Amino acid sequence: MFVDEVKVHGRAGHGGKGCVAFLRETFRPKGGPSGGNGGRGGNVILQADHDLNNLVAQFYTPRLIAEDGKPGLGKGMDGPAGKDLVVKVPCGTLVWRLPSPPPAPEEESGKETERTTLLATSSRRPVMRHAGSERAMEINLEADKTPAVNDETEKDLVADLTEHGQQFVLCKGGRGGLGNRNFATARRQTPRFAQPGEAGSGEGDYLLELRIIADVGLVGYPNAGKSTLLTAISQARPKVAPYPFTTLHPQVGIVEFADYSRLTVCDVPGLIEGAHRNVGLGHEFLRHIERCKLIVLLLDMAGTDGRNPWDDYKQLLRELELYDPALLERPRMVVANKMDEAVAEQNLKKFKRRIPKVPVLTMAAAFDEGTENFKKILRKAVYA
Ligand SMILES: Nc1nc2c(ncn2[C@@H]2O[C@H](COP(=O)(O)OP(=O)(O)OP(=O)(O)O)[C@@H](O)[C@H]2O)c(=O)[nH]1
Ligand SMILES: [Mg+2]
Repeated sequence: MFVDEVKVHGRAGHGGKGCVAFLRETFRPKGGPSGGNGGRGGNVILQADHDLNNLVAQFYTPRLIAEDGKPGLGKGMDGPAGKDLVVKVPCGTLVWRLPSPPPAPEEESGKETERTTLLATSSRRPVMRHAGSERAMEINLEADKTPAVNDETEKDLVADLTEHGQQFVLCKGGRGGLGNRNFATARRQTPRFAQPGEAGSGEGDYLLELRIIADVGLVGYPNAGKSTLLTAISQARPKVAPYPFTTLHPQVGIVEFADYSRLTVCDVPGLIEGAHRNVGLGHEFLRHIERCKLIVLLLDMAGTDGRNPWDDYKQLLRELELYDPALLERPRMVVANKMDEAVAEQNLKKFKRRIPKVPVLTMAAAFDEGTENFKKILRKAVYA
């Protein structure tokens, strides 16, 4: 399963409470206050890890709760701190803080219960219960008007974990309370109190969103040959098949060169007309090419399934623009695939006549024709 967006709940550990104790030892019957401090609560820490490629672990364990600090002990012993919870996420994870849901109308319903109970005790007429249920209905209707938690405008970006090993403290553990030995003074030699531990900070709902970080993004209609191309230039082995939407989630391949330099290429599912209206697989997966330095528009120049390469090209640009107009500003390359097919040459001529100024790279990915040249051009474009 591939998960690139997941809502989690984070809560740091509570600090342990301070201890109230007095030392009693042989020959020291009044050894003075000796309560130790409570331990610090554990933090919830997110850590980027390049061995992960999606957020499936957080999908199954969305409650990220760190350990509480232990209370202080007698003889001046401090309680141990709660263990930090280190959660590994893939590189390219954005962390959004979601608004906390508005508190349930407890006061209202509390008052109502009180009133109903009072009424019920004074006279046990069924009409009272009826009045209560009507009121409850009113409250429910109000609760429905509350804004959706996932509302785009309300979420707040708090971190972007891009580098392997980068950490972000999502929720900070609470401080442990001080034990009573900290409160002894010359005039108050037997303090019989200690501090309670503090609650951790940052508790709440968060949205983790993965936006893959790759150098090159492959965009095209289904069946254009994106996965075939990725297979030809890298060690990645995405599924290749002659039916649309073979690729259902993004795949990253690493292209290696003779001098050991490398670049990453991301193959995303096919994009079709109306993707912005959620046609096909929608266009949400375009978030994974948002961070690419170069966008490769891969066209099926053979026009398989009665398609027209020029229409495909225009439609792809339109869908990119509808997703995010900034994507059109990104350097891009037009690649004509399936040039081994008979009609491809003719289609290419027509296509070039329409956009004479845009260079079009030709290839037949399935037969490894033109793929070496493509790799060289990629490298030049990315490292330029
Ligand atoms: N003749 C010919 N067929 C090709 C070429 N490249 C890919 N194909 C075929 O086109 C079909 C689709 O290829 P894929 O690589 O799965 O296409 P895709 O763009 O990844 O498709 P989706 O994952 O569905 O978006 C397969 O049957 C490939 O064998 C090519 O250069 N020439
Ligand atoms: Mg594919």
